[in-house]
Amino acid sequence: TQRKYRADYQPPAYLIDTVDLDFEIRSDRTQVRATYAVRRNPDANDTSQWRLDGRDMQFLSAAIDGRALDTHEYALSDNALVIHNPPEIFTFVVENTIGPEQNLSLEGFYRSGDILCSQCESNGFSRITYFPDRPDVMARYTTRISADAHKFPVLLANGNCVDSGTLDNGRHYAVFEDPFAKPCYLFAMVVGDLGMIRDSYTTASGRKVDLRLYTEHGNEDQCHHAMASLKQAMAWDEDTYGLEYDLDSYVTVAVGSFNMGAMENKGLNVFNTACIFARADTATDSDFALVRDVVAHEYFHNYTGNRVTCRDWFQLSLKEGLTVYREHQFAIDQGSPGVTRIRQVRTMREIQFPEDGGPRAHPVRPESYVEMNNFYTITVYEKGGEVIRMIAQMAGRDAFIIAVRHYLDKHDGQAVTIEDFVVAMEESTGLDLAQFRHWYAQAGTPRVRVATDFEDGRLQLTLSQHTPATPDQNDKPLFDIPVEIALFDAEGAPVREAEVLRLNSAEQSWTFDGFDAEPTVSALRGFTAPVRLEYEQSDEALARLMAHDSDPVCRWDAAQALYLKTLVADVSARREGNAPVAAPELLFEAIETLLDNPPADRELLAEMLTLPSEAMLGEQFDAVDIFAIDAARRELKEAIATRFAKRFQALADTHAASSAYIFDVAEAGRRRVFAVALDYLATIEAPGLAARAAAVYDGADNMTDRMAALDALRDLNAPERQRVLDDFAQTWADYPLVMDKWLRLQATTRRDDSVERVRELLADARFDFTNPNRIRALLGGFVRGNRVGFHRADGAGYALIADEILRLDSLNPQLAAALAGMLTNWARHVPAQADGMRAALARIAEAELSDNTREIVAAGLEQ
Ligand code: DPP
Ligand code: ZN
Repeated sequence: TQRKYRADYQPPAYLIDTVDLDFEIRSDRTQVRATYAVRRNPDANDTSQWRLDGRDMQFLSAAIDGRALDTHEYALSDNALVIHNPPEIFTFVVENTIGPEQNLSLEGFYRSGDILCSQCESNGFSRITYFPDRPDVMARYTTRISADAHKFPVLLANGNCVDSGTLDNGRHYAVFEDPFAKPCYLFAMVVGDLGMIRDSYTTASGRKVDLRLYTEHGNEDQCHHAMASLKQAMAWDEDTYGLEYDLDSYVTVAVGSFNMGAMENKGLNVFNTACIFARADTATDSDFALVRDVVAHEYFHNYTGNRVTCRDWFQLSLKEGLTVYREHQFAIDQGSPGVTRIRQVRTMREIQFPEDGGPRAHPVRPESYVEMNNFYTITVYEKGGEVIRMIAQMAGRDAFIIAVRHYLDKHDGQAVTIEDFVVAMEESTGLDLAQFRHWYAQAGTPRVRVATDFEDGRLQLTLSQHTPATPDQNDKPLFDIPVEIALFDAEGAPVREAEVLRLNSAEQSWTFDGFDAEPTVSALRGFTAPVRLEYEQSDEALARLMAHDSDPVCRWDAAQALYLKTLVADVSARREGNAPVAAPELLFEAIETLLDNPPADRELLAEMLTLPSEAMLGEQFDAVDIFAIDAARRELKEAIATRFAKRFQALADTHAASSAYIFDVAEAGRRRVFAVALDYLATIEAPGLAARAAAVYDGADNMTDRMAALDALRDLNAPERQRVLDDFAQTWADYPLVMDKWLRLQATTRRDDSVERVRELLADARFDFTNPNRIRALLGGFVRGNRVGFHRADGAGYALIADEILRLDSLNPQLAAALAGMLTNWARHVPAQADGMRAALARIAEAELSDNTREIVAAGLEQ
């Protein structure tokens, strides 16, 4: 298919005011009859044709103003229905059938278990009926659904139910009206035999909103945390942005087969069960946080996304970047503020930076795409969120919130562009964002170099910037970069308040004076900009920041930098065939200081004790050597565990569970520290560790501690390992999401035969190849969580992934493409690994592929 370019945007030829949909769901096919009130768009350039998209459906008939069209009045192809010379204003009726039962793509109208549900973003509506499948065609929808009453007792669509009743032959129907005009990607319908939990929320102005959460029967008791989170999010958006919910009901449906995390359809969210289910004994603290944040994210879309939407898909970050930012702020307000931010920073550095430095690098607002579903990326989402965060910082929180309100008022009910958003920000805040706009248009991670000079009590701080070339963008302009700094003295006391420096030329200097001794610089506090900082600080300065920095992000980062220095030196030595480099004594002293004076926030302590990930370590090298990285990281971990074995025993003792599970900051922090301590002890197979972990597994009242025990046992040869794994599989056999943890755990086990074990599990009855959560757990877990297995020297890991991508592609191209993306960064690896990954990509390229996978594989091979 064709590549689409942002620059080619044309307004729609015809606008649609109302959409009337009638779905007759039958066991073989679903009959669709769609009626549109259409009028010519005064702003259109060419109105001689009207294009309606439509794929994978059976066309039956089309009529204008009650007159059936002759075949010469339209052209029908595999993906469109084109009407020749339509009148200026008319009523259009199109009839078609679809087969949700056979639709395995998880797009359009499809089956998940016994539920039939829809997923339209980005272009799934054109798998339901013929329609201009673009977000700038907004209409008011009425939806009538009729189905077998026994098989599908619950019928749902967007908006208010205005009519319902029984029909002949055991059938029934319901009619829904959505009062808000919306783009078709926000259309939703669900039918099924569903259980439900119900609650209500009274808005600030006193309107009572009916809250319902549906799921397959038997899962209701896993939904209460999601419901509580929804109410938290509703209150937060009122308190923070003054935004109140705008319909009488807010309905959520959790389905087991879903490609994304969730979908913000107006008034009728459809969620992956993985982002709804959370019960103490089935979900970890991370799962609880994920559910809370995704529920909030989708809720926040009601304004930033639904009330004001995107003109075209190149503008995706208009709604996603802003909503991710809102979600991030919400999460910071609910959890540990420091560690929540640290996790956001880690995601940027470990996942977004590699994307931005690889063959698939693209701007937050991409210039072109083949398959839009490939652009729901970490760059559009998370970097887009960081770009918004920079605007909020520059404006100040209150002014930013006023500006968002201005944007929402100005464009309410419209489909707009990122440029419209930036203009609204400028109008309201008075900021000049001319240079700042490069953040939207340019790919790549800017590098900011920090240099200092101290003389006569005066510190000169010089910041310079440089951004490496990315595909199709060779000469990078200068970015407008906010860099927050603070200064500390030798005892770690602040000697200069935090301040935001704005780096907007190639190099700039600032002087600070009045010091007796050279102060320590804390830079990029809170990660004020999505840049890579290049700053060679001494071990002593890092140890000082690690002990005293008042910004948790910088405090953690100083610890990370200290670990990284040792690890990078060691990896380099191994690469050159030299003797391994041992950690300096200062590193152990810094850890000891940390253990002696831990931060009050337990989660922060846990994060600071955690070594930089393999991904983070890989980012330090031009040519990544998985095995050298793995060896260096393991040995440092062993050295730390050996040195502090007693301290970790004590930490595990003092942080063991002592009361019933509750999900809050203090308890989650305690559990994190417990898990980290156990992990260190497992690294050196400390005496009694296996028995202790098994006892924790047996006695825990919650999944977080149970997983800590399983993780500790994961790589051991102790008999306890198999015993608890088997017990786990038996206990949770009827809980597919919990079994995902079991799959993932085995996929990430460091054993020589992990590839073979993954192959075995692929054939296991407990695995289901048609379910994305299972695939993400087993194959995603393997690639991301078992680098040593994936990069195994004989290429068996690459072969495994290539085989499965080829098998998956005809079924679920979106997911196949996402897996293929994991092979595309081959050029960043040392030759042996790079060759293997590239060969796997080349083998995939030989097959007949979906557009999704083809686009990714081509980008991967082109470099
Ligand atoms: N459902 C996805 C999200 O909320 C796409 N809109 O980000
Ligand atoms: Zn979103």
